[in-house]
Amino acid sequence: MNHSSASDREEAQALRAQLQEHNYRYYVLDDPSVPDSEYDRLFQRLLALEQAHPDLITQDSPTQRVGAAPLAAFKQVQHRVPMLSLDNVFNAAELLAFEKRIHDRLKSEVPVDFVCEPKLDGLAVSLLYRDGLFVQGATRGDGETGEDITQNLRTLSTVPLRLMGEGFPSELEVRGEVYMPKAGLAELNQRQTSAGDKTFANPRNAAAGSLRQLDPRITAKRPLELYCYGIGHVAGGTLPARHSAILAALGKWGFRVNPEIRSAANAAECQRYYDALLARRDALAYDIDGVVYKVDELALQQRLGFVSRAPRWAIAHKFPAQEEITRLLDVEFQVGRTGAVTPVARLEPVYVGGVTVSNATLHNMDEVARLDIHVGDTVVVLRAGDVIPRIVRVLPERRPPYAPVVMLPAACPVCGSAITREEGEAVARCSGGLFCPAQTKEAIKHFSARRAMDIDGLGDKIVDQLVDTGLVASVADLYSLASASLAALERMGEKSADKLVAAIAKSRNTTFQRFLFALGIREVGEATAQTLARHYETLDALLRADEASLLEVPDIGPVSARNIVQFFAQPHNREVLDRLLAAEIHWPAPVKADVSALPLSDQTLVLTGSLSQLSRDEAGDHLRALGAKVSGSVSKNTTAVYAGEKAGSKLARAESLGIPVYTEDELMSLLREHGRL
Ligand code: JCF
Repeated sequence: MNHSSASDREEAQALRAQLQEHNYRYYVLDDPSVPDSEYDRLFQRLLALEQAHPDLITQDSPTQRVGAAPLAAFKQVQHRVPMLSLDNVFNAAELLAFEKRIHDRLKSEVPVDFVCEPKLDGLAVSLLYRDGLFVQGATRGDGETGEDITQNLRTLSTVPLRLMGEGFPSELEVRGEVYMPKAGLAELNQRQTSAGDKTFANPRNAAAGSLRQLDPRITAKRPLELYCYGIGHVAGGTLPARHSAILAALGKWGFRVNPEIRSAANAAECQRYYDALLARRDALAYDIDGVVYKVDELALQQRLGFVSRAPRWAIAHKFPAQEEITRLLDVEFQVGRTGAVTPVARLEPVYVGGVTVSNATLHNMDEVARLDIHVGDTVVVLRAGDVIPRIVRVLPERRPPYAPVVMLPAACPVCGSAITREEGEAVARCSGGLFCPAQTKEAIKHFSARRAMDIDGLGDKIVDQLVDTGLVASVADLYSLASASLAALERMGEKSADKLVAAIAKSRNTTFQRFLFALGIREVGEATAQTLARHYETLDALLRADEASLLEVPDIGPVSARNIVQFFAQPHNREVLDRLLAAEIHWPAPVKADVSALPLSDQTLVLTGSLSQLSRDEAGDHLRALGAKVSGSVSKNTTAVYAGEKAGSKLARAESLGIPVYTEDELMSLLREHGRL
């Protein structure tokens, strides 16, 4: 080893300070001033200096986050100030009672204001700083004694190794919640599955499992983050007199404090905060199970004190649970438009995520096998946001004796045709094709849908009757329906029959794109239909296309290409097609426009949430007219998402993928800018 000079020492010192500043801007302020490459360069330079001169290594060096040797066991840590938990309230009345208890106990007319924050679903930790240096990190444990997880906490980029700024007490214990963001948990679980390891049921378990690792190198690979929410032991200095001011000071010293934190003057304002955050729950990057209210003034906190383990000056206001336990009553098999046979769980009704749920999809037989689900099992149902409820796991210890396993039926429950499942495919299918009334019904529902042929008034119940009575056997039959035969159906008067016939007639005037989408070719969604319509321009040209030529069309993959060719090769489909054209379904001739010259031709956009100034369909039509592809789901290929009110999972997904999200107003300006409004 080569001894370091004074200038080496100064350089190392300067590098550490720069890296700390960049780290702070990146993780705490969320506002990096340099690209990652610059950070990496500084980091590599410091690493090289320290390798050449190990005497330059300091405890707070950013190179020293990982590197401690695995432990044999965690040491115990006595909390000098107990780590409290929180009591809960579940509704507005209980919240008002909380506020009243505070006023009664304080016996004063002074106003009491609160600080509101999201309640993270993670693990509470304590971080001890001595003269600004991180010296000990611990779990909450039972509130009195926790475990020493210093080496693991050091690996989190959001845990400052040294405090910034000035004015901090010489001994400062900061408390906060370590959590795993939704995207990180999903990714981790995917990795766990690929490696054949067990997945984590929720972010809390994932955070706890990741922090309680004896080998910090494992913790270092887990996407954990920290938000600080309070303090514990303090000596050798003073802190502000209000909780809100303490949080602000923590932010200045380099801690991450949740930017959603707000002040509230009373319980009514707390309730408004709760309502607003609940509406945005799914759009947040992390799971929360409620909000926390704290009395802002520390002097009042002190006077209020605590009961057993929980402070009287704080409360958790819980959101409706998104996971509940119920019983699987039966599994039924539904047949879709393409014959896909989907197992559906019939559940004992349970209130979860704000609604009563009695059905949940089981997706396919692989999912049934993965869950190892039996009829009669006690199951955990998840309903997050507006997504379809699903079963996340079963509780095998509660399985009743002789609970039957779930088996794929050999024959279609609707038409009796054989059910087949191709090698390597997760999906089982009814082989009955359009002989199967279930497939016929679904095909007609798809054909008449708003985004397809847009036949107003042709609801599901009517389609079921049309097929069951034999009036309609294929979509082509719709165009020869007489008002008189419709009027004979249940709950269908003469007037509505006339209206429906008119709506069917009106649908004949359509677009090539809508017509292609309406046919219900497997894997041909709206975006693909649009691509095909633009590329081939006429139905004749598309009918002449073979797989090779389809594969040359941008965005058409081998699976869609094969499905398209197979669809048009079937005599039955050709017959329906001919009859539809004979019924005078028509669309405007292609305008000879160079699509690539359209202003949005290179964009794939997603619309979500509810718009106030026009419908999502109208907005989609405008965007398509400008050359954009409008897709129903967010993927890494999405250029941007336009989100209206109450946007849910698509918004969250866009945020987790780092895809730009714009407002309705920005959408309106875009359309105005291009002369669509
Ligand atoms: O986010 C949390 N889970 C959370 C837990 C936030 C807080 O402000 C807390 C907490 C537990 C105890 N405050 C206390 C006093």
